[in-house]
Amino acid sequence: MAARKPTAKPAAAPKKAPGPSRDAESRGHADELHQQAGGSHPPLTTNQGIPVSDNQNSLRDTPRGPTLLEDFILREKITHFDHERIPERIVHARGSAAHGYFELTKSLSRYTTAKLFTEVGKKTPVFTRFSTVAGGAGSVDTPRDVRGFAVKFYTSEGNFDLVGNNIPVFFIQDAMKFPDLIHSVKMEPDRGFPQAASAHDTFWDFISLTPESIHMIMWAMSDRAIPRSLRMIEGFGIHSFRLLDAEGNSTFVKFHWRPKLGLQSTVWDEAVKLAGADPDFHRRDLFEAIQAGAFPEWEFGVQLFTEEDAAKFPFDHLDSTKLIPEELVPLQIIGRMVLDRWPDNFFAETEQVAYCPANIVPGIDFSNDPLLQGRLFSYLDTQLIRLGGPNFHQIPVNAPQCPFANHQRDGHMQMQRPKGRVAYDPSSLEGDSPRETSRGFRSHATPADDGAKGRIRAESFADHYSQARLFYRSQSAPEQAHIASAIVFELSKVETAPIRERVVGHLRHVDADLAQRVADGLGMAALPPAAPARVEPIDMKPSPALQIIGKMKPTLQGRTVGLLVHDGSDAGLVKALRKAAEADGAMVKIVAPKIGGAKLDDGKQLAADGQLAGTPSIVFDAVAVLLSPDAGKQLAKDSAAVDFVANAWAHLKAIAWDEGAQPLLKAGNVGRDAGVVEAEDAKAFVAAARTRQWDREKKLRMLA
Ligand code: HDE
Repeated sequence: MAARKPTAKPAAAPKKAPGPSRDAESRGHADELHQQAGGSHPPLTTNQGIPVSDNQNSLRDTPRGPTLLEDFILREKITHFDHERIPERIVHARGSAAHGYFELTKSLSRYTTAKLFTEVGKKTPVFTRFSTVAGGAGSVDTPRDVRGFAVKFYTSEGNFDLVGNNIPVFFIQDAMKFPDLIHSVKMEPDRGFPQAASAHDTFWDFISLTPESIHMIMWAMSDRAIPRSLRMIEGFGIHSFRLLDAEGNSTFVKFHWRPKLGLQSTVWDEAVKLAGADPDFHRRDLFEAIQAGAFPEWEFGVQLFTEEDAAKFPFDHLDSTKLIPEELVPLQIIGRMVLDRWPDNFFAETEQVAYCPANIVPGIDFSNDPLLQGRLFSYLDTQLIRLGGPNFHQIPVNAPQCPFANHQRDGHMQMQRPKGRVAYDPSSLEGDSPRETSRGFRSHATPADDGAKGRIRAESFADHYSQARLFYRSQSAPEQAHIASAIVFELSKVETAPIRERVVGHLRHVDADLAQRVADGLGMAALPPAAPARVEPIDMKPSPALQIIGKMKPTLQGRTVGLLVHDGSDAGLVKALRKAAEADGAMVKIVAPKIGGAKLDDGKQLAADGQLAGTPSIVFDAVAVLLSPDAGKQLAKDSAAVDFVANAWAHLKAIAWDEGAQPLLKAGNVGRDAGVVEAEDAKAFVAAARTRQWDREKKLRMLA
């Protein structure tokens, strides 16, 4: 920067007169640009409030000469830009979030003093962030992965953070193992890949040597890990928590979220292709639904049980690799959550939000689950580095929405201006300094267990396979096939044969048929030996509540239908199908070879929402192909159009067709079944589009 005066003057750059004329020239240029953009705008200033006259050009010595160090406007702008990134979350880096509210519909006042759970009808503001776990902040939305489901309740008694996942169990029993688990699933440290994927040696090496993870593996290999939409996932607090009444009596509680739209997943091939077709598929889906006023909603449920109930369970509820079947302790719905507002700013809110399982309000308390106990430390610690100091609770998205005051002072990025002399307690100098209150948080007086201090895993945590078996055997036939195929897919990416064998050795304890299917899928000559098991697994009563297909709602609510049209398409059919799909709750989008749309047979131009090559059928739940005979013949030779129908067929979606579409369907090898319907019959199309055609799968895919 700013070397004084170039010696050689370029011939083509005549020197202008110094003074205001130069500024006036660039001002004129800026005015031209701004006139095109329109609007009335406040003055642009620096961070010090100094008005800026030229935001297009840095300060130069001569028109083609060096830039001057003096240009404080340029320096401030670039310096701020250089510091725009903060460390991304080590896990759950990729996330999407929205504001909304929680409304209590049934009081838990018998069990807790927490106002959040006792004031029926009251709406508590929430900020909810969904995330994938393994990938970085810029990774795609649809890998096979667990989804984070974190809710910050801004209650009148302080913030309560329910930092959960979309799966009710976890991989490990002890926080001590978390860094190992995460290091194993993240990209391998020497090569820097794979990104956002568990299908590699280090992850399965760790799993094969960690039998407690096998139950969670069943879930992670199920279709729960490839959701269709964030609006269609369940959420779980996982650990047991305690509810405390006014006398301090405790009841254990597990927290559940249930999507109003029902559970729904993609099929694996679709999830893989979605990663390319739309890396932001889930974020966009959530954004579009909220912008359209179709607010995502969840029921909030609790499972309540006592210490005595827990003593009778054939597992230890303090072990995070175990769930409590709903058939054993029924779920009571006590409220609902609606997400109705997209954040104003992604960084300020979605990126800077800091959840912490230790954020808890009076009337709720922790259990001794060793995973939860470790989490109580980790989150505040990680926020200190991620958000740069101890005052991140003052960032608006993190700040309580009730009054809060204490004697903590100073530190990086202190935004408050506490008044007065008193920053300690007890004190007598000021009558209004904050003091402890009888309404304050109290811990449950949990009696200590018998036994000695030590690095000990309780014997009640030793059964690693019974619930993995329970989960697998509770699934429908297509879901079992998907689990087996997912394990085969993942292990096929594992280069080290003994790792593959060790995993199958665990599966032998889960289900003999599953182990055989996976061994066959991997081309193993014989079943490897069963893994050593400390405890013989037991057969638990199957729990249909663990299925996805069983909990899927046949509905078009929240789903999207794509209509592929071209010049000459039947305008009447387009109109009728759109009307029928929208009446059933779907969002309808028009796809055409050109974004300008198509001229239909009524002579009118219909604008397209997506261009065919960039809007594959993968992004829709069902499609209709409505073409004139000429267009049908033309598109049968176009690979994007052929893929459009072939993928809709392969992903078990309903397809409506008319006569003109026949050549295209033929080129895409689309077969015939109950989901492939004539477009004339809008009712039949809507009925087929409400679900996936599971029977079709056997015809077109080799599953394990
Ligand atoms: Fe987390 N987890 N976790 N986790 N977790 C984080 O905190 C951690 C665990 C979960 O949208 C981190 O702010 C440990 C279980 C969600 O911002 C970190 C252990 C469950 C989110 C952390 C666990 C979760 C996180 C990283 C084992 C489901 C994202 C960034 C003891 C009940 C929240 C951050 C958001 C984030 C630690 C296990 C859910 C490092 C040590 C079990 C949804 O603090």
